[in-house]
Amino acid sequence: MFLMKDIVRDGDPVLRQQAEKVSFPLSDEDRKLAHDLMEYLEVSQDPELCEKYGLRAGVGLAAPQVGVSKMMASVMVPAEDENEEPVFKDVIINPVIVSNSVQRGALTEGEGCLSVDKDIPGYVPRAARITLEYTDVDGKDHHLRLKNYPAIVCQHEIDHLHGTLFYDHIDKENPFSKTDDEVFIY
Ligand code: SB7
Ligand code: NI
Repeated sequence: MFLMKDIVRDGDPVLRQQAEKVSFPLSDEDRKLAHDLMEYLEVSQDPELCEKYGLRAGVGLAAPQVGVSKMMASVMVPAEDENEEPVFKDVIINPVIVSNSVQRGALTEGEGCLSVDKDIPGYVPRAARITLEYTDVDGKDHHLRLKNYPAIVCQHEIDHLHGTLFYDHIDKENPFSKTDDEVFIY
C-alpha cells in the first residue's frame, strides 16, 4: 500500500518526464501498480483510514507520483451523497483526450496536488468538458464524455503523464483573472 513517504514531491525529475505507454496484456507488475494506485484513493477517502495511515485525501493519483513513468492513473470522484456510487472511478491506462470543449472551466478553490506540499493559489483554467479514451486494467477500451469536476480531475491526472503540474497553468501576473465564457465548478 502506498503511503505519503512513497509520493514523489515536486523537484523530482520523474514528475517532469513524458510517461511511457503501457502494453497489454498487463504485466503482473503493472497490474499491481494499478491496484495500488486505486487502493490509495479508496483508503485516503475513508476518513478513519486516512487518519490512521496519515494520508492526504486524493481523488486521483498518477503513476509518476509514485516514481513510475508510465501512462497510468487512478481516478475516484465520489458522489456528493456519500451513499451513492462514485461519479467516476477507474484506473485509466494510456489515456488520451480526443476532444476538448471550447468552453473553459476552473475550480473556484483552485487545485492542489499530492506531489506539491505548498498551497499555490490561483485558477487553473481547463476544458469544461472532454472526450476521453483509455484502456482499463482488463484491456477494455473506453470512450466517454466527462464534464465539470471529473473532467478537471482527469485533465490534472493526464497532465502528470506529460510532465505538467497544475500550477503551470496559473497566470503568474494575475492568478485569479477570469476570462469570458469560463464556468466555475464548485
Ligand atoms: C484538484 C485535485 C486533484 C485534481 C484536480 C483538482 C487531484 C489531487 C491529487 N493529485 O495530486 C493527483 O494527481
Ligand atoms: Ni496531482
